[in-house]
Amino acid sequence: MTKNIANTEVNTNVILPSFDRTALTTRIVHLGFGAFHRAHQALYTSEMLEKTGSDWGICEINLFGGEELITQLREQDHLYTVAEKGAIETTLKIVGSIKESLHPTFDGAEAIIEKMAEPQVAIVSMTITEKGYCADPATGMLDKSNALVIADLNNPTQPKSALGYIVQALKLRRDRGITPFTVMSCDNVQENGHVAKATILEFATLLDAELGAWIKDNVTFPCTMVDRIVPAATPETLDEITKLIGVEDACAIACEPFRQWVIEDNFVNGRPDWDLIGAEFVADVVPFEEMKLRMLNGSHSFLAYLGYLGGYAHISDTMTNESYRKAAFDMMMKAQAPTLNMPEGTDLEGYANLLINRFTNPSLKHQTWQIAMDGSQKIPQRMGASLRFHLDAGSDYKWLAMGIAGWMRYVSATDEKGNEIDVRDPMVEQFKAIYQAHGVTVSAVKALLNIEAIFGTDLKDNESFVTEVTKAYQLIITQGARAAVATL
Ligand code: NAI
Ligand code: CS2
Repeated sequence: MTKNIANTEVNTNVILPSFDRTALTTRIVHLGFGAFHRAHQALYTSEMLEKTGSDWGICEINLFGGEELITQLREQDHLYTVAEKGAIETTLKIVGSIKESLHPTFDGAEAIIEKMAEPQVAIVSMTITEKGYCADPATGMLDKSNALVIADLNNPTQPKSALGYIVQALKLRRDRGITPFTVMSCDNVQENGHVAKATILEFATLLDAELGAWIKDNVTFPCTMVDRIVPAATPETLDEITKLIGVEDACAIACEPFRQWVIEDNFVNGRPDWDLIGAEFVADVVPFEEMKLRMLNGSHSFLAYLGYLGGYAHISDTMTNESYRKAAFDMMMKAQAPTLNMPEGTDLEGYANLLINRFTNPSLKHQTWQIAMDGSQKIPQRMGASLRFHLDAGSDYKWLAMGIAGWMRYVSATDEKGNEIDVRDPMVEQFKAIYQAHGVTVSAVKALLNIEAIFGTDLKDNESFVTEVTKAYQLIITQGARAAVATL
């Protein structure tokens, strides 16, 4: 057995779990053992266990890729390190909340469905990225033309999508007379619980109307607002963590010190006391989700596209340019904050200042390229609703127009020096076809605006918006992203 954190002593600067891990049972099945979950829900759960000594263990599942990570996790007795990196100090914590793990490649779909159907499982949670919901990004409803949806409707006992797994497991629970589980989305999707509910119900109903009705009456889908900046792990971060803890840890992950979790208190089969370690259970999460998605994620996407084009590899690099910094703050305060409807006493300016500080953290190498991924799924919820708000109100939205124009220029797949951009997006083929027909010219703007899944049916005909976004695009292609941002 290789030396790892399960069988070798780590340095004394590391905070270790001291609760009895053998008492854990799988009560949460999590879909999406990616970077974020490791540094957020799994850590919250570990710290909750430290306080309560309860039995809420997690079974980790990756439905797409991540085989190596699951193999490694098993070799490490499901233990790994989270490095919380501030501008100056790093705190190292070992997460102990994971009981077991499964992967369809090694274990098969049936084992996963059976695990989710076990009577003690009370929650199925998800960090499966925006595209994992198989929803139309503009409407949040099931995209029936999605290849995974089509495959799973044809072969429901061997599902591929998260929706297919959840529906099949709920069917078994219903047939066996077992209480259902709560479905808890932890993705950056506006009204994530409502989108999960809409897509799952529609999928289930297409399969079997009675099952759809049973899920509707018996399952809950709380919305959650999740926040912590967790860049993908790199060989450099892993090396750095190895040096700090004194042992190799292939599942280690670095993140910022800040974290936040606001959860709608609507669980059908019990829940852990995550509030004991700082999570907030509230009746309505939607205002918090909107605040975070528009102010944090909206400006993140703005910085990702215009930052990448301007030659900045990381978000913290964009913050060294005064015009990007100012544009990000104005995007938050002038374009996004006015669209929000927050509980009394919410300090949005304080929030914006905190976000700028978080983006500036030089220890966090958060790549603009990473955030730029899957823009077709992100743009509608990060910028679409705010844009429509300003179009209705007749107020200024130039930051949103510039952000969208930056995205349009980015998906041309060629940067300002003529180098290829590795554009990752479920709609990449559509972007390719548009740019093959139009080249990097303003005529590409109209063609991109015609994509209804991103812009709906209204925006392409809105004269003010078309003019504003075309103007921003023209500026970017003639003067470059840095100069374009400076005009804001
Ligand atoms: P990651 O790339 O490390 O992991 C992605 C995970 O999604 C993997 O476990 C993969 O198996 C799964 N996945 C991918 N496509 C899927 C599909 N079609 N169906 C089911 N599962 C699928 O990404 P990371 O950083 O873990 O982020 C995942 C999501 O978490 C984000 O998309 C976002 O919604 C949310 N999030 C991420 C934050 C971050 O800073 N990384 C912070 C807040 C939320
Ligand atoms: C980012 C988010 O990758 C992205 O699109 O905007 O993952 C962001 O880091 C988180 O939402 C922060 O909580």
